[in-house]
This record gives sequence, structure tokens and C-alpha cells, in this order.
Amino acid sequence: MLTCYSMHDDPNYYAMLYNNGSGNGNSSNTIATRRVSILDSTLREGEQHPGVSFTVKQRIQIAWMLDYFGVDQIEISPVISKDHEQATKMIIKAGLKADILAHCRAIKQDIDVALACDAEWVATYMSVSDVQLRSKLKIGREEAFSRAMQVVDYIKAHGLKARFTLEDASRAEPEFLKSIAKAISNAGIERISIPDTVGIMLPRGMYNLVSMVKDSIDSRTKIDVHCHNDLGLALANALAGVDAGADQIHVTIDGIGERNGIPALAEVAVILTMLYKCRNDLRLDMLKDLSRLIEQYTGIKTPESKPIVGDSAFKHKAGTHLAAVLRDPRAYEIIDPRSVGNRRRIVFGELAGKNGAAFLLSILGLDTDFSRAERLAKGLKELRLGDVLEMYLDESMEERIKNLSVT
Ligand code: HCA
Ligand code: CU
Repeated sequence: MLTCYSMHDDPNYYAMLYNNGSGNGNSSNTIATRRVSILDSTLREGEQHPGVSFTVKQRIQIAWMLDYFGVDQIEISPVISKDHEQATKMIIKAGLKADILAHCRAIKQDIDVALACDAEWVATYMSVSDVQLRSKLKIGREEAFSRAMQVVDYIKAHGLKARFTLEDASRAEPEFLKSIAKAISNAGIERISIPDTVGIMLPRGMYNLVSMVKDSIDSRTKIDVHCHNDLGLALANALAGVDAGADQIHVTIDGIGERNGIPALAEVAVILTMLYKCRNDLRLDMLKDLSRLIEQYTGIKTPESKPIVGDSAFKHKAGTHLAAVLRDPRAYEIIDPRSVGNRRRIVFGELAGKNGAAFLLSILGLDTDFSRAERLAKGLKELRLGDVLEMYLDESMEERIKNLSVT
């Protein structure tokens, strides 16, 4: 669980007020308190990342771990290959808590594959922008509309629960988008996914788009947001979609996916728990392990700077930061690294300064008088070796440091 502090002792208190919509520290206007769910698409969108292909066993393990972590829905495509179909069947058979969605094109043959896997849920997708209708499906809007309705009827005739994805929704003609969303919703489809397939939206654009679709559909139809990261705005856009009324965010572990991927599970999970305060049922301490697992199975190194799960997410280097963190980590950390399965590290090198050098001397059990610390700091700078020493700052070390009196 994330550490919570009382109001008086909470260093994040004022930041939370701003996040909740206040500019003067005195607000009752809070962000979404309704539960926002998470769909993980590591096994579908994630496998579309260049170079990624999981084995059947790996897919099953990933699904188990995601389920134990607490995601609400897990998506996999059974139509890619025979072994994807096999993995889908086995994951469905495992009886996990999460819904398992078979991702299919909006055609009957694909729905039949989902049915053959014993799927209860399908996620079917069809392009709705003119550019994709022309270049991909080679059909016009009218034909797209009638194809969508045919497949929706087929899905419902087979008693499946379904999500319908209006692919490239952010570039579709609005009247057409609204009419197709409305028809799908009226036909009883449980969820509509509004993707920003090419990652072109600004957060306020995503807000407007989701609000518009929401206003044109039955209020019982829930909305998913699926935002691509081509301009680095995927996470911000997904949150803007939630603010506009979407109730599920699509993620993958480490954000892998087609091109630059979609929001990362770790970031969304922590934001929903800590900033939106609308989740308290996720095993956040698995986040680092989930990221390691994906790194191992994909061979793609998780960037050091990746929020929450990256190796430098809780690493402190500048002398002034070191000194503050050694006294109270909350000076530069908004969450306890252990609560997300990561570890705090401190780095001593040319940026350590007098303060950092003094701590280093004390940690090593040496005298920490002012002139020694100054000489060590100078030495570290003159070495020009960058970071000379890096160490974990875990409980035992923290205990020792608490008892030091470096000024
Ligand atoms: C795709 C397109 C998709 C679908 C998203 C969804 C997109 O690769 O099939 O099903 O919600 O980005 O539009 O990933
Ligand atoms: Cu996508």
C-alpha cells in the first residue's frame, strides 16, 4: 500500500489540493471518485511492439500475474495464429478474476474464433476515419456502418459481452462517429472504446472527443480510452478521457505497443490509487517485477528513467538532494519505492558536494569533519569519473543514517 500521511504531516497536501481543482488551497471540487478500471493489453497491443512475440507459456504467466495484480480486463487476440488461439483458450479456461477479451476484427469469422475459444467477452474493432476506411478497408462510411451493425447483431445473437472499438475515432468525421457510436450503444454493446490510434490528440481534444461520444450514447454503455503515445501524450490524454467520463483505461506493461505504445500499467495504477484515490485493490508492489518480467520476455530494456519502475526512479544524486533525502526521503519522493516494488538508491560522484561527501564518509565509518568532507567533495569532482559509487538505501542503511549528525 502507498504510504499516507496525516494532513499536517503530509508533504503532498497542497499539491493534492491543486490536483483536486483548487487554486487557493480551499476546494471541495474533487476529481473522479468513481472507480476507474484498467484493461491490460500487453498480450495484444504489447505483442504489436516491434520485435515482441511471447510463447504460449509466457502469455499464460503474464495473464496470471496481471490478474493477481488486480487489472479488471485482459485482452488477447486469438486470431493472429494457432498458438495465440491456444493461449487464449488456456487463459479463458484458467478462470481468472479478470474478464478475458478476445480481440477480433469486425467480421464473423473472427467472432467464430472467439466463440471456439469459449470467450465470454469479445473486443471487436473497425476503422471509422475516412483515411483508414479508404486505405485499409477500401469501403465508404455507409458500408462501414452496415458492417458494424451486422457484426454487432452476430455478437449479440451469440450472447457475448462486447466492446466495440471505433478505430481512429480521433480523426473520424464527428457526425458519422456519433451515429455509429449511438447505433452500437442502442444495440446493447457493453463498452465502446474511443482510441486515439495515431496519438494526435491534446488532452483537451481527448476531453472534447470523449464528452461528445458520451453525450450521444446510452448512459449504460461504458467508455474505454485507448491512447497512443506518438507525441508523448498518451497518459495525459487517457486521464483527460477519464475526466470526461470514460471509466476504463487501456495500458500495457511498460507501455509497449505499436510504434511508441500506449500508457504504462505502472503509471496508470499509481495515479488512480494515489492521485484519483479511486482504487485501493491493486498489488502495486508487483509493479517492478511485472516490468522485469516483460523486459526479460521481450528483450527490450526498460529505460532507467521510466517512471515508477525505472532503475533511476528513486535514485538521488545531487549533493543537496542527497542531504535532504537522507534526512527525509519525502523531500524528493512522492511515494515509498518499496510500495511499488522498487528500491531507493543514492549516488556519490562529482555532484555529491560537501553534504554528500560528508554522508559518504559517515556511511564508511570515517570522521566527517568539515575540511575532510570538503576535500573529498573536491576529489570526487576532480576525478571526472561521473558517478563513483552507487548504493541501495534500504532499511538497515536508513537506520544507520538516522543516527548520524552531519550538518
Ligand atoms: C489495432 C488498433 C487499436 C485498437 C484499440 C482498441 C488502436 O491495432 O488494432 O481495440 O481499443 O489503437 O486503435 O490498437
Ligand atoms: Cu492501439
